[in-house]
Amino acid sequence: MTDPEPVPAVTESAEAIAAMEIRGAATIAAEAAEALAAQAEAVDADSPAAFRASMRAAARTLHRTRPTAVSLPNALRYVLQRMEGHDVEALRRNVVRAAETFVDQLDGARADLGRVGANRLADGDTVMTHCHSTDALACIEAAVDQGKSISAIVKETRPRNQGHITAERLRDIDVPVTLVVDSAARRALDEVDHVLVGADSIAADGGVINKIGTSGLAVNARERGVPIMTAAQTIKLHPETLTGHTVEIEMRDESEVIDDDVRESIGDVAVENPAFDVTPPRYMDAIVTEHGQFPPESIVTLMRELFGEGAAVPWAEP
Ligand code: RI2
Repeated sequence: MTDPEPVPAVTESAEAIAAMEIRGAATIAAEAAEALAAQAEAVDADSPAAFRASMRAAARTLHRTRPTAVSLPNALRYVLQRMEGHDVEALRRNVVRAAETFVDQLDGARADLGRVGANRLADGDTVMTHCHSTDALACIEAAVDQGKSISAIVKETRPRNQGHITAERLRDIDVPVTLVVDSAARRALDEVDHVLVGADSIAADGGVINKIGTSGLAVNARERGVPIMTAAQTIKLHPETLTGHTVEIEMRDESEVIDDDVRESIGDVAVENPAFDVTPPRYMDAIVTEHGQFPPESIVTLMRELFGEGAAVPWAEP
């Protein structure tokens, strides 16, 4: 059976997420929840069963967009598990309410984890960042709010140079920024007190899946004796890894790495563009969440508390 067509707002959100016009694990989660609310508000369903089927189909459209960031399926899970009611109007209301609550909780969680991460930073610290993470930035923002003077060494983070976004956001809060190319990171670590990264997914064994280059940075930080933390709200915890599944690493378009003209001038080369890598727990000092900080190896206890023994898939056909 083919899926019912989602309302235009869902298709537009899915396209924007896939094209990375909307990006960052938490931002993607908020967009997905709001898209489900838009589906609930606009869908023309003549029965509760038709309404539920249209919501599941919309969720599947959103789910297909980016495979690695678990915040997206966690957002879908949160909203669809609260899709309750005996008639279409009640279902509609409950979906919209759940999406609103989910987005509010995201904002609250970011602020809470920011304060925890900030406690790890000292006045005068220099922090190295990788890519652009709103959760990681929240830690620096909270440290600045606590009156600490923080400066940053920002890796540009090829291939999409998302470090530029981080640099801009840090300048907005008057944090002095030094931008470096990725290959200068090990040298620059001599000047760094803390490495601070985000996460797209956290596995049950404490492995951190984040933007490509994080694992190399973590190994270098460990070798240099520089502490490294991951700032990740609990929507980044990957419940399927509780039952032995691995996290799929998204492979993106080769044109992000090299443009066609340059490639042609080099000659016949293969190009690979994995968007993420896995940092083993032994190279990460702490995972900072809205529930406090955890040694990576103990994150599984929090995962069990929040998700039980495994992951529900409420967007699947019954
Ligand atoms: P927040 C991003 O992925 C980066 O890898 C970043 O560390 C992570 O999401 C978390 O971002 P992408 O969407 O949720 O840029 O902390 O591929 O904003």
